[in-house]
Amino acid sequence: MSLEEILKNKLGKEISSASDAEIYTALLNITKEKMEGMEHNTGNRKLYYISAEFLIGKLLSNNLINLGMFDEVREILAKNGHSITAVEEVEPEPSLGNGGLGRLAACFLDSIATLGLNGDGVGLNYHDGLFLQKFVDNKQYEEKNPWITDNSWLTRTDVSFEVPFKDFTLKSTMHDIDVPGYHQSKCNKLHLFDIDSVDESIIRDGINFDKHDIGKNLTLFLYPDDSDEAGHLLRIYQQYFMVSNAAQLIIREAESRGVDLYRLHEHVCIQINDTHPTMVIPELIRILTQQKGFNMDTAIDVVRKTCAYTNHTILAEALEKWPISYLEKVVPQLLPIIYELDARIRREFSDERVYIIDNQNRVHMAHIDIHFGYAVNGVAALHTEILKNSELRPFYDIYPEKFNNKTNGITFRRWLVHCNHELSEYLNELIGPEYMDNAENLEKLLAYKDDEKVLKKLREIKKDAKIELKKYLKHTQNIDIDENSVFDIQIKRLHEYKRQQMNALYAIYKYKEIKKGNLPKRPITMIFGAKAAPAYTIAKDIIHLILCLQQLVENDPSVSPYLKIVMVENYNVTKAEKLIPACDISEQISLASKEASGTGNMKFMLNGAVTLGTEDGANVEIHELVGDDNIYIFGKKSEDVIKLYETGSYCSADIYNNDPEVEELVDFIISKELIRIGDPMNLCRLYKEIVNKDWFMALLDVKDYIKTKEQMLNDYEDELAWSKKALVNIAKAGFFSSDRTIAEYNNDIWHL
Ligand code: GPK
Repeated sequence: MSLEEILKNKLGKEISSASDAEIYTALLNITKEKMEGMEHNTGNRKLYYISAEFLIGKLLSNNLINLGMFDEVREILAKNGHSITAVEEVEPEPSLGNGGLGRLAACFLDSIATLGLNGDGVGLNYHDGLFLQKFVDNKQYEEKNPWITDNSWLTRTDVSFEVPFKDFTLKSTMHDIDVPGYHQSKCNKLHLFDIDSVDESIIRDGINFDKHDIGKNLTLFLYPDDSDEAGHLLRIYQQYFMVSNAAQLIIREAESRGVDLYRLHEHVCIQINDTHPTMVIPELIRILTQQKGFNMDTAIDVVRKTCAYTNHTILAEALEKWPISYLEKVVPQLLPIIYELDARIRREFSDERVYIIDNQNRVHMAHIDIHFGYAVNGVAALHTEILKNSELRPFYDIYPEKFNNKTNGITFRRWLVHCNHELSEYLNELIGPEYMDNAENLEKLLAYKDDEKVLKKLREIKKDAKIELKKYLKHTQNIDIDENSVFDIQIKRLHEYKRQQMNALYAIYKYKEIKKGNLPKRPITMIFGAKAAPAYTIAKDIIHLILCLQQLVENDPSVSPYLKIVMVENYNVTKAEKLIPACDISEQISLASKEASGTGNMKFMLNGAVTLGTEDGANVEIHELVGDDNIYIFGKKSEDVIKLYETGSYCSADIYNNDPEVEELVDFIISKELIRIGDPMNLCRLYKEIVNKDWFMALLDVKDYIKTKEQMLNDYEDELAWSKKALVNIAKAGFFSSDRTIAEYNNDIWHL
């Protein structure tokens, strides 16, 4: 039967008379049935990638692409008066992650399946993804973000485990999502654990709920607000629930494969994605010693040879340290194991910086991973060097052989083929489709770097993507943007270290210049997209500032023809897919040393944007690949920044007081123009924060930043020269395919 007939049968009516929602459901079911019929990847060793977040985004188009059905479906729909884009809109986005870490896990699943490796993801089935962001009075409000409907990608399995907590036991249910590789006949799975008693009705006004009733709230939300003790305890409940299920699943699957548990490490490896799944180590040791007859030495030895850890940050506040008193309230059964692990470390090493339990009775989760795993990796070359030389130095001195780098990557199926179909088609035409199987083939594009026809075509494709974004923003937020302006985009979580506040200071600079009559050669569209953690006050103040600036510029007819500021509401994966193809200037302006890698930087590059960035994270590697002519680097280097922190010698007030240009920009935050629009409390708090603290040194780099951005805007006017930069960026992006990253994990760590 042809695909068209299958679709018609599923619908029970003509495709032309079906609604987009009916077509979505029919396609979902056809795709699911196809994947259910596919075999799982096999192999003597199996990987379990445990992660608290899998920011998978919408799945329909990606599954269709990987199954080789996308083009046909698109044609069938078009023939019957439907557009695939309209059908995609029906799908709710599963926002099961906060940002880069969760999206990385999703790209990795795609590449693991594409390389035909035997590996599954293990996580939690949050009923509500990361909150929906709403703007009211130029401020962020949070609402719940449910995504599970009657017809979803989840399949309930009959796998179930008992998970013991201090005061009760919960029975889990495992829900699976199929993970097809690109043009592969076999599939992998994402296993998401849940309990049946979760009760969505306990959520009231916004995203508040009773944090104490674990039976009702355990998997209700991704990362609940953790600013109070009840929030921390819920997080520990979630983490233990995730890893206890994972450990039981791993042992059950190994036993059913006939694996001798004393050789578990020969048949299984576990990747611990950040410290959130760390309790899998003591949990496995507990199960092996208490249920499988292992002695402690052997259990530790087997687990140590099975687990590997990825670090995603050097920000101290993000490295989890759980007070023993919390663990006692939730998972007392793990404490004897954790004490034993700590005692062993204390017997072996005198340096207290490597102890598991510190003198304030807190358990350092990363220390468990490093001592009791066999590999530790950072996520970009610079990040791994900083881990070895400063943040984790005492551990590197003990175990140099465990440390390795795995520079992050992105799946080209979603971040090129799906989100920028026109560009990927043109690449196919120019250099053939081989780059889809081996991304390094993108370099063939370099042969065209002086070909005017190609350079013009790339500019046209960019313009088309800008027009698409213009339509999308009109339709979703009723905002008008000019496709002939230069699109300057910063989209990522709101955090002071990512320095959206510095970009806002640029907006103030440009506003003032225009007011003085120094008009830009071409209008500039500054686009932001960012969610702030609900309890992160300063991050919310920065959103407030940007929204106030947006309103100020919009309502000033002497400025609005030249400058437009747009804060995209509810930035998520779906919106990223619309924004990235349309970008000219990719803002990657974190304080050097603070962004472990970044992956948005890679997505923009692949889609022909030019980076404006600091020497941080993977920007360093982008710089090396494209060369000085095809990237704009500014700001202090990581060594200098690390020294400033060590000596405590950075003082933003000194810069503010001694540099009138900087002072003028910062003062504008509390100017009468802005105070009239915004909330004085938020604006004054932010002003004081920048003048007196500025933890992430925006004032240190702001002038160099402005100067470099001005240079960039100037260079943009040489259309061919700019297009050539775009071409080199696309051509050199092959290194950042997550297929390359996963091949490296497999060669160096997993050995599947
Ligand atoms: C790092 F520690 C964390 C975290 O809790 N969440 C998160 O998204 C990000 N990250 C880094 O900030 C990025 O630099 C990095 O590219 C990404 O993880 C994936 O490694």
